[in-house]
Amino acid sequence: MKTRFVILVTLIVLVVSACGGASGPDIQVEDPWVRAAPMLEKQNESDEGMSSGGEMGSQMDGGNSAAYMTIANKGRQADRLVTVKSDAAQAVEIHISKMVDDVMTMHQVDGVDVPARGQVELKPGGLHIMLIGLSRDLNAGDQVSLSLGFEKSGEIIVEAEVRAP
Ligand SMILES: [Cu+2]
Repeated sequence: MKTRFVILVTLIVLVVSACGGASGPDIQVEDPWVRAAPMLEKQNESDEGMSSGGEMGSQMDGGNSAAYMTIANKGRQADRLVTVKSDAAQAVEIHISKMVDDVMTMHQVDGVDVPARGQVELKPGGLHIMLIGLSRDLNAGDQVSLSLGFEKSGEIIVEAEVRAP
């Protein structure tokens, strides 16, 4: 009887210690990658880009790409991705794609909630990090550094591999 009690207590201690540790969020970014894309040349080298709107609408010179990854949170507290920076593009935004009347559209979102002990997948056709106005060619095999800013975990820098899907 006493042995059984000791085993039970030991089990409880093991379970508690396995769940213990830091009480905040514990963010881990898995499999970050960026879609290969060329930096589009400006039509006229003397043109500094002011008249480049036209068919590209509000997009900037340089072409666009997108980054994808799985953001896992092994911690007990939720966190939220709120900013993304990269030197590979002039502007970086968090977007979500949606089908509206059979047309794929996308719009910017303020942030991405990462639940405690959960994960969020950024993937083609859903949430993604939009790289607007590439500052260089993104060729398969290249590395792109992304700085992810979280509300609680602060800045996390990941190296994303460029892939041609
Ligand atoms: Cu987008």
